Amino acid sequence: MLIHHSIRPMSGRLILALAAFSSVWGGMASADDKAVENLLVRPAEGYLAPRGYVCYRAAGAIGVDGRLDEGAWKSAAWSQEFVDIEGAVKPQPSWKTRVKMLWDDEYLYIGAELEEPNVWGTLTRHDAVIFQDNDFEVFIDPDGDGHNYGELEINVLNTTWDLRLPKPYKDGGMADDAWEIEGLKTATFCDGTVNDPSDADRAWMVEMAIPLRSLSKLKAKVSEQGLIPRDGEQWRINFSRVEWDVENPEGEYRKIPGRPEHNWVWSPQYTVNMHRPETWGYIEFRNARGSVRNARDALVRKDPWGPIRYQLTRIYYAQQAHRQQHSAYATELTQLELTRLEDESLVGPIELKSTAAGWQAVAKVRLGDGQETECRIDHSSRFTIGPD
Ligand SMILES: [Ca+2]
Ligand SMILES: [Ca+2]
Ligand SMILES: [Ca+2]
Ligand SMILES: [Ca+2]
Repeated sequence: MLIHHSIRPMSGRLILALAAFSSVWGGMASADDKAVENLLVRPAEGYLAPRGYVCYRAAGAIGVDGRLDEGAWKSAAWSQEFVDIEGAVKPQPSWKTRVKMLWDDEYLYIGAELEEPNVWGTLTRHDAVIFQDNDFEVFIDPDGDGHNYGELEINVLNTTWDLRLPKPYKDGGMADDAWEIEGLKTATFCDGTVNDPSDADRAWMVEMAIPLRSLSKLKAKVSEQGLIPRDGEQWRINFSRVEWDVENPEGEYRKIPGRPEHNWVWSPQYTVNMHRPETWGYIEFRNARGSVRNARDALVRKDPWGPIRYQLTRIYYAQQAHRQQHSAYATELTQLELTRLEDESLVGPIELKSTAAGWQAVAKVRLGDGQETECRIDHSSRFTIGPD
């Protein structure tokens, strides 16, 4: 069974969690599927720009109580509805999910609405594996290099799991559960009844205030003004909702045995794995205060690095496949047999260089402003812009 939670984890705790679910999780097939999946670039058909959201300054105070009824929230636009994690090849989710974002000098605010006729939750211990319940998840990579990113999961009981990944699991990253988002405020609200199957609920809501200073560890370079984003600054972010099929034979919810979870996300990952930060969406911070009029029409700036990063990412996955097949990375790009390894921004061919730790692929790029800049990806999927 191919489920992203069998792909992403490998902290000791997660292995225990998987063992506990072994009847559900399908044995060896998932390990094989995982190994193969880790060798494939996504999306397979070529670069597709991830989703984006323009995040305005909050026009007024936000009280974190799980209700998005403040004036500031009312003036913020809803995101597009979530889709299946694999994108349009899969059916639309059964229940709608959408988010809003706002910010001020102290916090990034996230509000979410999860339609749900059966609201339930069991976990109450902080840093437990929250996706064993239905949950809402935030993934955030402020500098967009695909390493050193944060994850925050929450269930309807307002139980949270915050963790930091120094690099993705597929690159040998180990989850740092001890990482705590200091000063984090979260609340949930149920429009219905929790753990009571006798009625049909409408939705549950999540409201979060994430202190910007708490994210400093996720940014290699902190600007002069600290972590306060510049006007127009973009971070990589994605949201995921894990949904289990449940039954209630004795008046209590329980997961239907043998059913994998659904994974519904904001920006599609094109594979059942959230731990591919290159396909996460964009949040673009704007200094203007939000108003419904501008928020509804706002478009994020196109990431000029998106298409070339995709080409470098193809090299990364082809290198993983080459190592799998030949027990070594390729030393020449031609060995990878990649066709159409090109982009209009490229100045000359992409270079593959061996390094002490592995390899890196370097692209010299000329963007709209006429300046030439290098960008690179390495064997651990880290993407950086500028000289090495
Ligand atoms: Ca509120
Ligand atoms: Ca990062
Ligand atoms: Ca933690
Ligand atoms: Ca209920």
